[in-house]
Amino acid sequence: MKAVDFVNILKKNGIKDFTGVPCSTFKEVIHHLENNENYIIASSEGEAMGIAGGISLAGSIPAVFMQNDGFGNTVNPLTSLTKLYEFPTLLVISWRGEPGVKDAPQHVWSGKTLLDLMKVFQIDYIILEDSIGTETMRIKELVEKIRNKNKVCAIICKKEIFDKEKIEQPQRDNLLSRMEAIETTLSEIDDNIPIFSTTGMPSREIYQVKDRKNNFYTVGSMGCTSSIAFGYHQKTKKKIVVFDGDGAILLKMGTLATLAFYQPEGILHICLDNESYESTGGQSTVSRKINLSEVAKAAGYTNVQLVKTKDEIVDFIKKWKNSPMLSFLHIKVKNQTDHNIGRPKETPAELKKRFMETN
Ligand SMILES: Cc1ncc(C[n+]2csc(CCOP(=O)(O)OP(=O)(O)O)c2C)c(N)n1
Repeated sequence: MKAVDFVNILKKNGIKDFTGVPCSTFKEVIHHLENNENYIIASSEGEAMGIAGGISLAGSIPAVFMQNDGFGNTVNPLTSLTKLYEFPTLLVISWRGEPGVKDAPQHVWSGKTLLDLMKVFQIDYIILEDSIGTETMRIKELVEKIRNKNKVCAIICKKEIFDKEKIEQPQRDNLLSRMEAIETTLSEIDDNIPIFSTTGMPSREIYQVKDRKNNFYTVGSMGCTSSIAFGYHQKTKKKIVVFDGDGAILLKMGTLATLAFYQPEGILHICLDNESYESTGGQSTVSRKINLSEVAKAAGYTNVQLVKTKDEIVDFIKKWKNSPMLSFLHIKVKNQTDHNIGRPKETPAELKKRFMETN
């Protein structure tokens, strides 16, 4: 199915306001929405439900895009806002980890529970699986149900449903690629320091550059990496390096305040900021205009720096090693990645086991 055809069907049925957090399944659709329609970049799926509630309150029916891994983030507003106030809302949910379809391990649980969750939350849905000609009528009927009964309903999108298109994302003119920033950082970090890395391409690149048994790759649970590191630090008091993404930090920005409140001595929190959700197709995050190091500073991180070069990275890390206070190293990087690099060969449970045996 062509992305533009799908968007046009939604518009024909009166859905003209879009928000959400991306999944690579609808990379082409979101690219089209960002460039041609009223698409609001939300920082988390729960927040997107709030935005959608406001749009409904103003008399329109919004569509909220999310990966099924992100559906869990909607559950509180879904039950105590959208359903409670009977806001007519369309959810567009990707189906990663669909049983029988090859996918990354972090999607297995959300994939096998998705349809049960729809049942539990009483969300009527259709599964998009055919050409636009066949699906047009089903989409029309679903939107009529949303409109006439003030319901929340979902369109579930199978992994390969949308035709691939060559997408040119606007380049972020930074000096370093994320890979170069990672290589430079890793060359300065002693081998005995545990590393925690965020969801998506950053973990895959770290695995490729320097896999170590004391690397904890957060392959799923986007936004949780610094919390995992903090919890681990509470028990071990070790020096720790966290590699985060701008999208992941924005998804759970309260974490910055929690860490700043407790000031864990020894955590270096690195933000690899490419101003985009690069792992899912390079859609913009709001960090294009929001300075995350200023946010960290305002939250209470004591040692904060925005850097763009290898020398600045090396200098900052050398100083942190001598004086390892809670620190935030904000590295601006390009939004260009080789998406063909591999994923960890070990299962997440194996990665956990070897981490625990090493540390
Ligand atoms: C809760 C949740 N929402 C969405 C996703 C899909 N997803 C995986 S990686 C990613 C992008 C992460 O962006 P960022 O942290 O900036 O890292 P980048 O990919 O740009 O390096 C997204 C949206 C997810 N895994 N979990």
